[in-house]
Amino acid sequence: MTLRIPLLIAGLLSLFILPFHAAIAGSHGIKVGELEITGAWARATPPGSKNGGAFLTVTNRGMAADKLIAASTSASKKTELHNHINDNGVMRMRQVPHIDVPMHGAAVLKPGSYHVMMMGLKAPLADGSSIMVKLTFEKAGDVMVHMPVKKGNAGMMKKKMKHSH
Ligand SMILES: [Cu+2]
Repeated sequence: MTLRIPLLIAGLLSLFILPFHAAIAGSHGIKVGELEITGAWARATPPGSKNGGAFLTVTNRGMAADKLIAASTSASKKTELHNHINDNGVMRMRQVPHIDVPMHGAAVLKPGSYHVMMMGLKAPLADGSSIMVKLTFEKAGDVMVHMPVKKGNAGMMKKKMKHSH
């Protein structure tokens, strides 16, 4: 009896914990159809900043290409998919209609490249907090992604930008 009760409790706990982990992921992967989302995070913003960026990797284990076609979050008024382009040595952001997720490949959203752009933040993104972002894929559909807010490597970005001039 003394052994069975802790085992029963552990079993019951795992019933609650496992689905939670499957549905919400930070550093763990979150699966939607044949896609897996890993390494999601949003960059902390200074007070007064109205815009913020979020980053993640989408790995496609399926036999067909997919596309990230939209992102949305209650943290901002508007959310767009963006890319950085090198316009004669000046890094500029521009909106893109979608981000390709090739079959047996991955889409990498990272600083200085593709990103989720949150415009009109309702509050600054504080280091150590987190936001929920809904991603919409053309084939795999919708998925909610938990994104921890981190400071990121702003220093490295600055260095990179300087070198490109
Ligand atoms: Cu942007």
